[in-house]
This record gives sequence, C-alpha cells and structure tokens, in this order.
Amino acid sequence: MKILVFLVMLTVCAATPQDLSGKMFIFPEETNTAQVKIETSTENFSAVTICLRAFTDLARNHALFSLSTPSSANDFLIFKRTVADEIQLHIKNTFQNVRGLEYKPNTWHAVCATWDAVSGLGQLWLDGKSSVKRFFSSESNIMGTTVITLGQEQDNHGGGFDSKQSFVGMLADVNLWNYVLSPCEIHDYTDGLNFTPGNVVNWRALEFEIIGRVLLENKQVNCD
Ligand SMILES: *[C@@H]1O[C@H](CO)[C@@H](O)[C@H](O)[C@H]1NC(C)=O
Ligand SMILES: [Ca+2]
Repeated sequence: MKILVFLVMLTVCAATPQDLSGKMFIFPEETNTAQVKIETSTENFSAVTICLRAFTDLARNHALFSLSTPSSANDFLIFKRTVADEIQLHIKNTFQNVRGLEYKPNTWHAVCATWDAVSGLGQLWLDGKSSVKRFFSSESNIMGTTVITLGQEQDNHGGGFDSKQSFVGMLADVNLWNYVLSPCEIHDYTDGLNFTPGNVVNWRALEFEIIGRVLLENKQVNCD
C-alpha cells in the first residue's frame, strides 16, 4: 500500500509542470544512467526549434540534446564532438558537422537548432551566431512517440546510453517549438530578453523526470 501511494506521488510529481525560471540542472558525474527525461505529447513535427543553455568543461564527445522516436534514435540530436569547435547536428538520422563555432569550456553557451520538413534545411546557432544552412531530410515529418533526454545520448528509443557520450555540467532554459524561430527570436532567447516560450517544451512549465544523480539548483549569478 505504501509503495503504491509512493508510486502515485511520483507519477503526479513527474506530470506536474514546474516553472524552472532561474534554475539549472546539474549533471555532476559521468554515468550512463543519470538523465532528465522530458515529456511531451507532440508526436508529429513538421518543423523544430530547440534552444538550451549549457556549461561544461568536457573535451570529449557529449550529447547536448537527444530526441528519439521508435523509428529513429537520432531524430533530433545535438552532439558536441571531441574535435575542437565541431558540433554534429543529427536530424532524422542524417548528420552534418558544423564547424568554426567557438564552444569554449567553462562558459554558458546558448545553443539553438532549427529544421523544417519543407526545405529539409537545418541550422545551428551558438551564442547568437548561426552556422550555414545544410540539407538533412525533407518531405516527411518527425513522427512517433518522442523521448527527449538531457544528460545522455540515445542509441535506441529511450536507452542505449554510453557514459563516454554523457553530459557533465549544467543545463538550463530548455525550450522546444514545433516551428522555426526567426533569427530575431533566437537573438532574444540568446540575450535573455522576452521571447515566446517553447510551445512543445517550456522551461517555465516543464514536465520532466529526474533519473539518477541530477540536481536542480538556482542558476549561479555573478556577484558585482
Ligand atoms: C502530421 O502533420 C502533417 C502536417 O504537417 C499532416 O499532413 C499529417 O496528416 C499528420 N500525420 C499524422 C499521423 O497526424
Ligand atoms: Ca551513442
């Protein structure tokens, strides 16, 4: 009976949206288990914009954002590679290497990525600077039950994690839209100005589940 009550409470907690304004997730150790699972009922994307902020000193491969569907483990993946200044963007299991971005360690970076099914073009933004637009996949939408994980990279739907691709550091301000944001909107997000929160994933009303050692704390602010 106690276990049942506890499980019900856990379910309720996971399902209740929380306003995480001013907060960050801390991933304090390298594991193949610790993650934040983000829930969304959207199962049909004709376009995507994802924005988040990340702070890490990792020099190795690591996932910044991993979205899978049953048919595609890398339906939308932002993957920092060991190669300096190279970030891999995977959309519908097709990847492109984005080069020349200044991804410095121990710095908060605003990372955004966009894609739409009509043109098939994807683009990465780092701290308000865009990459070139590259072709990934067109005509079909991202379809099926989506599993979003922060902290781990999915090699299969909801699993297949590798500690050597895990994220260690801090993540915040995760928002996901089912349309492509304009460059001005991406700048507003990057600069912390007013922007329309994600209509699929909203940091101010986040439905999520923490698995393993991930801490939620106030974002550090610099003292004057
Ligand atoms: C998915 O959305 C597209 C429009 O982008 C629509 O034409 C299609 O019917 C939708 N598919 C499903 C299974 O809902
Ligand atoms: Ca992997």
